[in-house]
Amino acid sequence: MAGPFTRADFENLVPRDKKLNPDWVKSLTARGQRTTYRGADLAKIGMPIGGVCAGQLYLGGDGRLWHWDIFNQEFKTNQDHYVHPLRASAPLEQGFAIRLKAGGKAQERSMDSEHWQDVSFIGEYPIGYVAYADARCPVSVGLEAFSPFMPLNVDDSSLPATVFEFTLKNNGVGEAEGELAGWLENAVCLYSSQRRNGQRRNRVIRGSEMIFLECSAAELPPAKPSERPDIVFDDFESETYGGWSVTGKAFGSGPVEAARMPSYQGDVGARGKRLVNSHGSAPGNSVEERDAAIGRLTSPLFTIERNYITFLIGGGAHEGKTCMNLLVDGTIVLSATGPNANRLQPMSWDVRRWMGKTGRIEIVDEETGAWGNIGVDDIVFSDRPRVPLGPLAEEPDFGTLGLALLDAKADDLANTSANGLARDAFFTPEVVAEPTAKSFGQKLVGSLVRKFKLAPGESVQVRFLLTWFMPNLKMDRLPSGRFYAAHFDSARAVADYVAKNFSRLVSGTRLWHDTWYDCTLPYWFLDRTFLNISTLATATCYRFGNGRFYSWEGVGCCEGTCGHVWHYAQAVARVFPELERMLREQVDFGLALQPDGAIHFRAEFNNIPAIDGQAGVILRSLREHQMSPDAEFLKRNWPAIRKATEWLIAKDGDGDGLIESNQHNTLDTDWYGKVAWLSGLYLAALSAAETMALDVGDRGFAVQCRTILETGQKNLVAQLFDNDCFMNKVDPHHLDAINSGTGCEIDQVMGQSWAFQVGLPRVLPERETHAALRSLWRYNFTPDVGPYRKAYPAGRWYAMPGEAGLLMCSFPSTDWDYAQAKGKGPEWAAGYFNECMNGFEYQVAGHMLWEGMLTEGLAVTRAVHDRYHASRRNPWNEVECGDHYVRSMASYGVFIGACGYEYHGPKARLAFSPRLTPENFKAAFTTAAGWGSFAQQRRAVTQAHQLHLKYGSLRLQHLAFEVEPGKRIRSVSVHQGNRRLAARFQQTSSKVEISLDETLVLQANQSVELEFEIG
Ligand SMILES: [Ca+2]
Ligand SMILES: [Ca+2]
Ligand SMILES: [Ca+2]
Repeated sequence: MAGPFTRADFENLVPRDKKLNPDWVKSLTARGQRTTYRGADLAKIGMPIGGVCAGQLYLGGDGRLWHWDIFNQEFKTNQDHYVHPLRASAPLEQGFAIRLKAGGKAQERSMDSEHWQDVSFIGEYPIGYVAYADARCPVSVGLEAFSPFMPLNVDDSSLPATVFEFTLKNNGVGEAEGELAGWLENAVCLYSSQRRNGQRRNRVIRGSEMIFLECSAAELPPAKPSERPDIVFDDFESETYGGWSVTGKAFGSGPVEAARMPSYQGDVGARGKRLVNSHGSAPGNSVEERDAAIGRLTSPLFTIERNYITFLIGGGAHEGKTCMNLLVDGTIVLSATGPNANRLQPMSWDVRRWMGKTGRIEIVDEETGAWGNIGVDDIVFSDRPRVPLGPLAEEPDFGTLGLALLDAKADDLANTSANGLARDAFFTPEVVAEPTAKSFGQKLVGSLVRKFKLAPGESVQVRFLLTWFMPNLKMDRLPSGRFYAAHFDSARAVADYVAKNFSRLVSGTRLWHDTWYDCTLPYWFLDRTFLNISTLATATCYRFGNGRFYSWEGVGCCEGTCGHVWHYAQAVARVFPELERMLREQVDFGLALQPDGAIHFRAEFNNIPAIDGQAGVILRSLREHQMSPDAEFLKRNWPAIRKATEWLIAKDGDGDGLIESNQHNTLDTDWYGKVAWLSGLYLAALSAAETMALDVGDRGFAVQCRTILETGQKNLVAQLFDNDCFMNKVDPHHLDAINSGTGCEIDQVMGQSWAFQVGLPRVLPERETHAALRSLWRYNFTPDVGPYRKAYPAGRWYAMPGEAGLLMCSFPSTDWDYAQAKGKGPEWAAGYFNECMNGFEYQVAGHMLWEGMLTEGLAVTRAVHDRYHASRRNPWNEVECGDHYVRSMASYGVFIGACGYEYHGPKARLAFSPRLTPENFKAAFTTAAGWGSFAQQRRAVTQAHQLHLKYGSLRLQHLAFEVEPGKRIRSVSVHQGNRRLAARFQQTSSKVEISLDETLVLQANQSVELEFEIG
C-alpha cells in the first residue's frame, strides 16, 4: 500500500509522509470486484450464519458449518483471537455430499475443500456464496447460505435457522444421475450429556412442504434405588497423595491444608482439613507465580461399580487444562473444569454406561496464566448424585435440532440413523426410516437425501434448512430464556415457519443484499461497512425470554451493554432501530437511570456513569427519535433525556461548557482536567438536547442548552486548541492521573463526528476540526505500526508489525510524552494509547469523509479491512477485548459519511450529499419504516435524483441535496411517475432544501424523481 520507506521515514516512528502507492490510492475509490477467497484463505473464515440474537454459528470458507455456539454455554473470549485467530472446528457432525454416476463412473464428494479442486467463497453479509468445481467431476455445485435478514424486520431476521440453497449443474456431455445428502448429528445435550445420562431420539416427519429430521433428547428412567453403600475413593485427608502419581510442581507433595492456603483464596469449602488445590500447593510468592506452576495427579486404576462419580471441584475454567478427567480403558471420556472460582462446587458424573469397566482419574493443571489452577476434594463413588441433577429438560443445551429438505418429493429419502460415520451410510439405501433412540455417549446421525438426474447443461436447486431451538439460556443476574421461544416451541416449528414463508423471507433477504451491492461505492467498502452488523448474530448479543436486548462488549467479555462502547456503533440504529430504542427505554432510561440523571454505563452491572457514555445516550436518543416514524418515542422519553442532560450540565458546574472534574470514559479510567474529546461530546449532546427540546416545545431548556453550548464552543477553541490539535489540559490537583495532554488523541473531535451522524449544525468549528483531523492523519496514521510498537510495547495487539492503522494517541509535541501521559496509573490503561482499535478508527474515518478528506478516510477504513483479510484472520470477527466487538459496528457510520445521509422520520426529511462520485452515485438507505436505493447524476445543466423504495413505506416532505460548489439552481421538478408534485426550494451555498406542498407516502416499489435545473 505504501513505501518504499527508509529508516529516516520512521525517525518519528510514524512517517509524516505516508508514501501511499498511487495504485493503492486508486483502489480505494475504484468500484473493484466482489471479494473471492480461495485456497489457504478459506481456513479462518467464519461468517455468522444464524439469526440475530439466536446464538453463534459460522459458515466456513469451504461451506462447512463451525463453532456451533447455539447451546447456551458461556464462552469467554479476550483479545487473543486477533493474534491467534480461531481455525474452523466443529463439536458435531454436519455436512452435505453428492454421490453421482456419470460416464459410467461413480464418485462421491463431500462439500468441503478436501473433496474439490476448486472451492471459492464470497461473503456478502448476510449471504455466503460457495462454489465447488473439479475437473474430474461433471457436476459443479453452488451453495448460497444465509439466515433470513431484512432491515427493519427484527423478528424475521432473528430466526434460529440457516438456509442452504444448492445449485447442481451438469457441465458434462452425458447425463449425470445421483443424490445430494445432508446429515446432522443429534447434538441435543451436547455438553450436559457428558455428566448425565439420557437418550437421544431422531424421527422423520414427512409433509408436503418439507421432510424434516427432528433431533431431540429425553431423560432415562432414574436408576433403581440401591442399598449399596458409597465408596470413598479419596477424601484427600492424608499428608501424601498415596497411590496417586504426581508430576510437575503445582500439586506439591500432598493435599494442601485449607488453613494454610493463601488467605485471598477465601473459604474454598473443602470437606475435612485437606484438599487438592494446585494454587495453594504451588511454589511461589505471588498469585502469578503460583498459577504459573503446572502438574498432574493420576489415580490408581479402579472398577466402575456405582452409578455416579461425585466430587467437589473449583479453580480455573480452562477446558482440558485445569480439569479433572475420567479415563475408561485409557481414553478420556469425561472432563470437568472449575468455574473460575476458588469455592468448590458439587459435581456428579453419571457413569452407568461404563459399569464394570476399568477407570482412572486425572487431575490436571497445564495452565500457566490467570486462573491456572484446579481444586478437587472428596471423590466418592455413589448410586446417587451428590445433589439432585434436576430435570434434563432444564439443562441449557436441552431442546431440539432439525434438518429439513424443502419442496419434498416422493422419492426423497430419510435415515434417522446412519450406521457409523461412513459417508456411504447417508445415501441410499435408506437404512432406518422409523424413529431411532440411542443412549448418550453413542453417536446418532440422521440424513436426508434428494435424488437428481441432469441432462447435459441442466441444473437443479435443492434447498435444505437447519433449525435449532435451545430455550434454556441462563446468564448470571439477567433474565432467562431466549426470545425466539416466544414465537416457537421447537426446531420443527421454526422450520415450519421458514418453509411456509420461504419465498418472502428469501426474496426479502436477497432484495436487501442486492440493494446494498447495487451501488457505486467500492465492493471492499460495502463489505467492510456492513459486515459488522453480523455482531448481532453472534454470542455477543442476546434477547432474553422477556424480549430484552442485551450485549457483552465482545463475546463473553465485559457485561452490561456498555454505553460508552455502544455509542460508537452506528449500524443497529439504522438497520434495526427498534433494538436501539429498546436499549434507550429499557436500559438507559430504565434500570440504569439514577435520580440525579446519571446513567450507569453497564446498567445493573456497575454503579458509575461515564462522560462519553452519558453524552452518547443523549445523542443516540436524537438518532432514535429520527429513526422513528413519529414523535412518540421522544415524547415518552423526553423527561429522562432532559434529566440525563442536566446531569452533564451539573458536571460542568460553572456553565463554561467544559467539564473539569473526574471524567470516567471508555478508556476505563477517570480522567481529570479539561479534555477536548469529552467536553466536545458534551457540547454535541447539548446541541442534540436543544434540538429535541425544541421538538417537544421545551423552549426554556432549549435556550439553556444553547447558551452553554455557545460558551463552550468559544472556550473549547480558546483553551484547548493548540496549533493543530485539540488537547487535554492537565488538572494540577491530579498530576498523577492518566492524561493525554498535548498528545494527538483519536477522539479529540468526536463531538463533531457525532453531530454529522445526526444532522446537527456544526458543533466544532470547521477550520480547527479540519486541522485536528489532518493531525490525526499526520501523526497517528502509520502504514506499519511495527516501529511505533517497538518503541512503545505496552498495549494489546490489534495491528501487527507490517500492518497499517490509526494509533489511539501519539505524542508529537515536545512538551508531553507517553511517560507523562501514563501518570501513576496501571500500564494496561496507558497501553491503550499505543493500540489501533477498529471502532475508534471508523469513527475518525467516517468523520473524515463528512469533512471531505476522502483519501484519508478511505485509507483508515481500508487499513482495518486489510488487517481482516482472510489470509490473516476471520474477516467477520473484528476483535477488541473480545470477539465480535460491538464498537466495530461504527463501520456503518463510515458508510453514512460516504453518502452524506441525513434522515428525520417524524419530520419526513431525507437528505444526501454523496462524498464519492457525486456526479454519478447510487447507494442503499434505510429509514424508520422502509428502505431502498438513492441515486444521483450530475450533468451540465441538470442534477437528477431518484429515490426508489424497495421495502416498507416512507413518508417524505423535505429533501435536501448538494450541487457542485458555485452552481446555482433555477428550478426543481419533482415527479412520482407521471404525476408532478408541487414543491418549493431554497439554496444556501451548495445545499438545496426542497419542501413538498404535501407529504408524500412512498410504498415498496414506488419511486420519486427530483431534477434540478442549473442556471
Ligand atoms: Ca478433604
Ligand atoms: Ca497452573
Ligand atoms: Ca465547567
